[in-house]
Amino acid sequence: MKVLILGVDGYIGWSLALRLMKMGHTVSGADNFFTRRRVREVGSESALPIGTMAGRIRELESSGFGDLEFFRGDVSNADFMYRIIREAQPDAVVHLAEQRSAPYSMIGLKQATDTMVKNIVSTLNLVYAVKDAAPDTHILKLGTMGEYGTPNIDIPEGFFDIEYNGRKDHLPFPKNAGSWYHWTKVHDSNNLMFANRVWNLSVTDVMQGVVYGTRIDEIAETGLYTRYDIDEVWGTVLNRFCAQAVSGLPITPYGEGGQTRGFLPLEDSVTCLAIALENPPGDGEYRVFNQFDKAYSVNYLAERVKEIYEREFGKSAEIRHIDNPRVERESHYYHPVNENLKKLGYRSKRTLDEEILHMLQDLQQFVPRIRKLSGTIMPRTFWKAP
Ligand code: USQ
Repeated sequence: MKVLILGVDGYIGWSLALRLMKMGHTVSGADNFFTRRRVREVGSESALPIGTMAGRIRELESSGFGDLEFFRGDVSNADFMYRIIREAQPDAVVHLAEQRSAPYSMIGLKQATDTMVKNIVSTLNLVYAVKDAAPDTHILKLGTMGEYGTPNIDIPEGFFDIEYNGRKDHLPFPKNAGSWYHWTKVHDSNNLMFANRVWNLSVTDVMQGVVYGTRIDEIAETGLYTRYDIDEVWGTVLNRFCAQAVSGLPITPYGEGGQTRGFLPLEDSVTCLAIALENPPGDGEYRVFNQFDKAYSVNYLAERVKEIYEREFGKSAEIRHIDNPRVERESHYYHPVNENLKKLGYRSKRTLDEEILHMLQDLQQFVPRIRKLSGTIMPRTFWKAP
């Protein structure tokens, strides 16, 4: 299969490229290095060392993965999007090239606008380019579990049956996102549903939970690391907790720490995306996958990291609750359904504890590098003035 990965330089994009190439698929990728630039702006960098794209492509070849065709450019530019869809003529395109940080989108108006415009326009560009230049292409689009928010009822996969004033319908489940970033994904989902309805495009809209991990099998075998962010803007919670533990910094649940989300290891994320690619939707089908392994509270994750670090490394780790920089529920019901990927064969390969141990072991090799980034860890981005 020919797969075009938009955002191939990113945390998931690079890992997915490794996985698909290993599986024998022909992979091309696009990126404009937005994340690298913005991470540098907050004084940080990937905690795991990664090469330039040219260097990465050379290493892929020398490690036997083969050739990755790379397009440098911005997918919110329509000419660029049309050009790469025309040139790549992919069977599937995976759209991972959106601004992915909730805190970044909350820094101020400039960042909110940048996130809104670029994310939504990139998906519009994609549906138009596919309709005009490659209408049979499967669009696999990364949305987020955060589109749903934390409702006090169960969360289905995209749609639910509702009875109101004596009448029934099957409708999209209400969305209630928690940052400008998360709202862009809601708008994307609406736009994808509409593009599917009017043009019969085949779409998988993935509601993915928070991804964690330093490696997938291909990274463990080759050392071809993917980026791994730990600063307050670009790092996600469990990745940050593990980096905090190994570098002797306090582990920082925000507020009460009862916030609960769906989580999955990076290994599972690429496995699920590969499953979705190898089991495409029917012609003109729009389908939704809730993509996560299990739901955990932030407190539970902090405790697991502390316990495993202390047991395995014989040193102590401190959990320190800090004022929550976000506006979110800190204690709530959370019960999302995740059946669709399981029906296609998804089973998590490793337990949470096993994965945390791998993360701590991998990060342990880069403690001086992580300590240099310690000034970027504590929150400086607030949803509203503290
Ligand atoms: N949190 C802490 N301590 C920290 C960092 C975060 O308690 O040091 C808490 C946050 O307050 C939040 C939860 O952990 O309640 C998750 O935060 P996060 O930064 O790990 O994840 P989030 O901002 O939700 O976004 C991440 C990715 C995003 C993806 C999303 C999936 O950056 O691209 O869409 O996870 S989901 O959370 O399901 O929406």
